Amino acid sequence: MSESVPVMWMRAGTSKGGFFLATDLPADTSARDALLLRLMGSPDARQIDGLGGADPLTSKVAVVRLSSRHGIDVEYLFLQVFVDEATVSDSQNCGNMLAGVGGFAIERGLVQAEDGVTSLNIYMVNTGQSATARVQTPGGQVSYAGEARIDGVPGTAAPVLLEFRDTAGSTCGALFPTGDTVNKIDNTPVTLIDNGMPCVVIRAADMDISGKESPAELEQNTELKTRLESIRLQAGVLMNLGDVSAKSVPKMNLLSEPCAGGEITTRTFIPHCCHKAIGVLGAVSVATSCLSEGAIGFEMVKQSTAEELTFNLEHPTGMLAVVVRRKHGKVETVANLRTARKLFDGHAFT
Ligand code: NQM
Repeated sequence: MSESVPVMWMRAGTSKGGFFLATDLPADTSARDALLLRLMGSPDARQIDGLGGADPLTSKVAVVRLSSRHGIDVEYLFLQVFVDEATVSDSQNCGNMLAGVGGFAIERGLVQAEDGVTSLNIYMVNTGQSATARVQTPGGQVSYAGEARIDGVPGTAAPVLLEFRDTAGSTCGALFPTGDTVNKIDNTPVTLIDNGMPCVVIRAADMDISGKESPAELEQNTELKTRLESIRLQAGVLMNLGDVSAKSVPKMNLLSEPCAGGEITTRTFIPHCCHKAIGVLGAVSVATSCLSEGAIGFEMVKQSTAEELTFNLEHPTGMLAVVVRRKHGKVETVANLRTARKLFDGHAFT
């Protein structure tokens, strides 16, 4: 007889995946990873024998537990289940899946909801940092319906506001892990930055593309992909990430002039597929590059001295806005509006 495990499937931001209580998964990491690969149907490009959606953005897992840390409600571990490799990686965080964590924690009874809006302090295990999520809870129940709209997701849903603090150097130890705002790799100027997500930021023109191509077009550009991977592998070492050949970081971001009213246009490889939008913490890191004197993007963006500003990143399916608060010119806190939707709650079978 096959075994089953309780899981809630959610669309969270522009990603989708399984939300598990840590106590429902094997404590042993290799047993847990084997279970998750089996549930997602990996490795297989189509994930035909599992619940994964044959895309890194829909092959994601959130593991949630109650926290005993001071001032923290719950802990969230993000796991990327690779689609066509038998790999489950905790080497990155995910701001999109984070948007579902609050609702899931309330629904599972880990946190008591207030009448109206419930704020949860969430410890992000992957990076050792915390975020606050504000979840709509009219009458003390999680509400997924609402009028908030995010690009990359059709329709509207209840808003989930995410606030991040102290994201600098989340995984690499410093905002600019090499100590420089620009480095040269393969003769290409790059910014190596980590403000919540390790990212390589490059001018699209320096990679001989316009930066306005569709993800499908970019994915067919094998010369571009080869050049990006060469830069990525060298960047990984320079960013204190070691050998990143089997890791999903750093993310590769290509910048060009805005064309739809935003501050900058982005195309992001995560790291081998081209994102249909842009990741939340990836966007925070790219925005920070664009706001940091000397870094890639700074010269491409109209700069202001405002302490609080909304920075709009154009991506293939619209725009992602991050609200940035600065002190003495340095990015201190960042907020982003997401939505999430419960799709399924039940048991998945191995
Ligand atoms: O950067 C995709 C996503 C992400 C990550 C990725 C994310 C983030 O869109 O915080 O959300 O970069 O692998 O879910």
